Amino acid sequence: MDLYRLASLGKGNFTRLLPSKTHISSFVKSTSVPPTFQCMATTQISTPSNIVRRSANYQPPIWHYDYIQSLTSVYVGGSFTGRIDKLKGEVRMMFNKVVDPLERFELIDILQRLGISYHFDDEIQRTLEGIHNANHGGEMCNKENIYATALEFRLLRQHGYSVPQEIFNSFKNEMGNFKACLCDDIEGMLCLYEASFLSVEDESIMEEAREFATKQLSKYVKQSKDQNLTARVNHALELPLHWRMSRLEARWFIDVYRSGEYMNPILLELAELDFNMVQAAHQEDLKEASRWWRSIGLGEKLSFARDRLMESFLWTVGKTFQPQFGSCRRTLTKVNVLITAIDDIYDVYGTLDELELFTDAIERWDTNAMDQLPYYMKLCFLSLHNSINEMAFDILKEKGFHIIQYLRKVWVDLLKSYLLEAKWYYSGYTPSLQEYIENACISIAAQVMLVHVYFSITNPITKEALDCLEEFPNIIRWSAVVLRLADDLGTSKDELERGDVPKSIQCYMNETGASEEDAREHIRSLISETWNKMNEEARAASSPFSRTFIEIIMNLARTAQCIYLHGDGHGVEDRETKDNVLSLIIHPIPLHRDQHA
Ligand code: LA6
Ligand code: MN
Ligand code: MN
Ligand code: MN
Ligand code: MN
Repeated sequence: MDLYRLASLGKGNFTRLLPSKTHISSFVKSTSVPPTFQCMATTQISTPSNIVRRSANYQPPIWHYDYIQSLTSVYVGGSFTGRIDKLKGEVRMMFNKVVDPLERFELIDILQRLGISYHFDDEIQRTLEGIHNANHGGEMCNKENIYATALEFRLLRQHGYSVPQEIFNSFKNEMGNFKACLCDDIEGMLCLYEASFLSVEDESIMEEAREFATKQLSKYVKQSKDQNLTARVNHALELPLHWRMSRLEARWFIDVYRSGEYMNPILLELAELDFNMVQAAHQEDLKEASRWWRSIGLGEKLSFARDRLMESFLWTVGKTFQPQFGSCRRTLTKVNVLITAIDDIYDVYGTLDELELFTDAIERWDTNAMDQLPYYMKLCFLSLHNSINEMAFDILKEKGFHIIQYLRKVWVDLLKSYLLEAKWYYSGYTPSLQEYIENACISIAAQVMLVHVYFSITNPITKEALDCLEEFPNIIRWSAVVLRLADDLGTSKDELERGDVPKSIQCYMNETGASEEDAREHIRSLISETWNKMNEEARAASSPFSRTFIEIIMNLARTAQCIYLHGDGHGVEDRETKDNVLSLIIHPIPLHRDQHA
């Protein structure tokens, strides 16, 4: 369908090319004509009385403004930072004291899982580099032990060192299968399982390792011998470490670690205290974003749209939690909450005529274009226009760089991809999976979010990185694809019910005749393949992007996999997302000290 390809590239005038209704029916797969189809034919825009609009029945937010503003934490101030510094000093001494390579890896792994490794970036880097150099890049410290080998492999790859998959060959028998005697080592299997997610494309040993370990672990949880280990195995089988949102993982692991056999009180205290102090910083970010959201008032004015300030903030914590990135979280919350509301305009509320006008107005970036818009779109136009200009102003002021053209470009690309989906919807068109993904990796807004992140965290901004960013680089594309597919797995059921374009699952079903369950399985396997590609890009030596930015790009995919794990965790607030909000943002970890006081 050249017509659609043209439009998806944003180069053609789709409206002119839109075939007549009869012509459409020759390639339409779904023949049901939505009630609002009639609006397409009318050129008048101010005829609200005869417009039938869809409704998504989104619930009003459960997190009210006054509640958010009332959040306070005791975990601020000098006495806590003093204690943290002291504990950090003790951990640094551990790095000096521990000489056994396996124990060093375990220390690094625990620091990462507890969410405090960011305090020890230098120590970790030095340790891994030392070990990697001593091993001449290929050898492992402990070739006999699958647990030690897998842990070393995972940590080295995670930190950008190249380690060949062939190191796992020594655990295979003459037939080329993993040795049966490994099965009893459940810690080893768990470690192998987690390591296998650091794979890149075409690594068959890694695939076998994942399959083998998954099988053993699934068997183990049915016997359920050791409570702590069973909990850890179930958690891993649900979602591997490499795909998890790090703050949620830290909150979960702190509890597991506390009750575990090898708990070190220094690490535990540091982790708990640091978590609570980071949370206090997050609360301030959230409060500021919430004041901004209330002042522009879109939440109330666009009563048909999701008003999801809290969830929009939660995504930003998933992308970057460290205290020094507060201004990035504040900016990104604004971006997310605007994306969410505007997505509903395109998917649910707006008529096709209105959507064309809005897209055009944003493309012109000109307040003169507002006159033609209906009132709700005027509000939306001006709040987006002003917010983006204001963000650009801050960058101009602080970094001396004029970025409005870059921001406009990503927003226009987003709205054009929304518009194309709306056209598909009104014409009843079902694209192939490939054609769908080409557009849907734009309409998931990853590029918009990440371009905002780039400007927010980068100083100095470089021409090289900007050129790369403009071309929708692969690493962002793969993150966008994971985000899109995870979103489709979690949201497409409701979307289809209220009237929306076929999403990846339905496109695949339509294309291949697969059942819904098989299609979902296929989408899950695509997520896995896309991670292989992302891993490959992340370890590429020559990227104009900082390590921090690359991590955030991958964190976006991770956050999506956590938010959509049990359904629409972004639109529906009162289930798992609520628990996540409570444990990450609202409730501090109860400390023993508090109980004694
Ligand atoms: C999800 O909603 C949504 F609003 C996104 C744009 C996902 C990215 C997350 C943000 C902004 P929906 P659609 C924090 O499932 O219509 O409606 O693209 O997105 O499937
Ligand atoms: Mn609302
Ligand atoms: Mn939507
Ligand atoms: Mn949409
Ligand atoms: Mn969706």
